[in-house]
Amino acid sequence: MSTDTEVELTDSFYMIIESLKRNGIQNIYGIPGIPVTALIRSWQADGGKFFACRHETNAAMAAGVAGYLTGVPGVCLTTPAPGFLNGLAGAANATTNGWPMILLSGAAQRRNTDLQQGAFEEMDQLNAARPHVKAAYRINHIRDIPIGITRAVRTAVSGRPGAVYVDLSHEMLTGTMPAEEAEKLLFTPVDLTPKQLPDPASIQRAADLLKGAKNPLILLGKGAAYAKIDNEIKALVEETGIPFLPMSMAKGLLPDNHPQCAGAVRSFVLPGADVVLIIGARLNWLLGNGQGATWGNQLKKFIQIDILPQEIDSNVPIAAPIVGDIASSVAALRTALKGASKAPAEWLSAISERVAQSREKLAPRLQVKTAPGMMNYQNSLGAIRGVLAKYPNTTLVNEGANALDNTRMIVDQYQPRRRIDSGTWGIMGIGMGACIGSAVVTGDPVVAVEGDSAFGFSGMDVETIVRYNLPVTICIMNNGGIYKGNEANAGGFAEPAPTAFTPGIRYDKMIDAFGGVGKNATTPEELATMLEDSIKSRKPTLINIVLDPDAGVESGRISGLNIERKKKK
Ligand code: FYN
Ligand code: ADP
Ligand code: MG
Repeated sequence: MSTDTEVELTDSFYMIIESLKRNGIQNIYGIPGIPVTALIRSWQADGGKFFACRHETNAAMAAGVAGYLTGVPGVCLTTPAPGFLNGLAGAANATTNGWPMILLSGAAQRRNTDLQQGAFEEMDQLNAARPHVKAAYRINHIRDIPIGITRAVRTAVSGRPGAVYVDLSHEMLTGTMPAEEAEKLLFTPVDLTPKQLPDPASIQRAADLLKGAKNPLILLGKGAAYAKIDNEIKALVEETGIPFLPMSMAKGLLPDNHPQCAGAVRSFVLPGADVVLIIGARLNWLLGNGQGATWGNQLKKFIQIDILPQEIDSNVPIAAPIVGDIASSVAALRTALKGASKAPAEWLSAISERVAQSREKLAPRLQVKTAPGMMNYQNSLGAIRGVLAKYPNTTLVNEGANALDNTRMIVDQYQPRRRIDSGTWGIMGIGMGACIGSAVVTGDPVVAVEGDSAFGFSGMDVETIVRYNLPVTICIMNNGGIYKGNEANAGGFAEPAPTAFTPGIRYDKMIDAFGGVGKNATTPEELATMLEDSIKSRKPTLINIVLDPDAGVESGRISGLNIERKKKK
């Protein structure tokens, strides 16, 4: 209690909590431990939501996905050294994908750390983080907290979004200051994501190019989904009559069954297009780096809308760059294209015809009968596809090799930002974190379609899903291994092949142990019923989908990236 002579003090916890709140942060994902446990308790006591995970990478993945879905940075809070390093994997993934996220970590005493004297969990975290994030900051003094936190938020959301690391130094965390002065330092930032208007000349150049195109194509990436201008993108597509191809996470920005969607004829439209308008996608490995067979071995006339100037010409020359935010750029382009004639009808009808053929070819494969316990990717996903079509507001989380590729191809998306997957890196380990992040921020059902191997990277956080009673259904495509489950040791030895797991694993018993609902599906009919029941019940559920161990192909659809042995001994 203060007397007339004593000055009332406040502490760094108060300043951190207040600063986060004033920057719009409502949720933190992480794991308590020295020195941040009391900070987390204080955050909760103040009404903040904390999602305590079982592994920091999953907490950081949850934060990254939350950032992507909301545009407000997802926040992950970790303990020092290994806890921080686990979180850094998720921060690096957020940076790579262009998702706003903040990794906060407690740190050991700087005095000892800088002299390498062996403090508890000593590590030079600031420098370890730096190459993997947009920026790494350290807050050394309680007075710097409001500016430090806002700086992190602004950096995470501005330009191309990404992760920011904030080192919560021991010295700062133990700080106090006069309460009255502290109040004067706290502030709410103004206009966190200002418009970045494109140059009108760049818009005109792009419009002229599009008007002269014979076979134009719009390529939509997850940057376009992130921009949240769904109606404007739809209007651009429909006003111009140009077919569109979504990147995997842009599926659903416009429904996959839209008459202009060319998703089912990717290898026809990429080589066939002459002018390609890229909105929020990068010409990286997922697009053959803009060249080669993917594009019919021709350099296309690319129009690229991106907020990051140096993305332009990163792989191949861009004929008409538009540097600006997608909202402003699409609006300007629509204005410039007013009154222009629609894309040539022959191009669109050639596409529609082929789309119909592709879909007709796929349909019977989704209905094939197999013996119980011997499902394949097509018929199991056929069942999942049918159920998800009835619940279009479900977020689909998807990772694996065959589980990823087949789901992307078979399961249609109908709403924007309802697909979260292995992303730009093509990684395993996003699964349970992505389920937690998307369930928390959307409040809608989440269905994860997971390869059995992919699931292993985040599996323990099923317990977190149960503990917070999140409406998540985890479908394990269980073929007993990586790519396939029936590989033998190449040397003929007794040890299992590197790709093979214990045969007949019952992943459903894992969630039983945690108090959730476990199911074992041996036929597509069983699977469909179990999945629909689970979505309707909103109860944390895991469905073990028993596939033929021979189902699957090595490396899925990207086997060309694998390296075969050049010379046998
Ligand atoms: C797509 N297709 C369809 C449909 N949708 N056919 C019928 N009906 C529907 N609805 C067709 C599409 O035209 C393609 O055939 C094929 O199905 C696959 O479609 P997709 O997925 O769009 O195309 P593709 O070639 O696989 O895409 C390339 C890619 C993608 C690199 C963008 O593979 C990708 O995102 N890969 C990520 C892989 C990854 O991250 N793996 C994790 C590591 S695995 P064609 O037109 O005949 O080509 C570690 O081993
Ligand atoms: P995909 O994997 O779907 O191809 P990428 O993540 O590779 O998508 O690309 C997204 C691109 O979108 C990035 O180059 C990023 O800079 C850009 N981007 C993200 N948000 C915006 C925005 N609001 N305005 C303009 N460009 C954006
Ligand atoms: Mg498998």
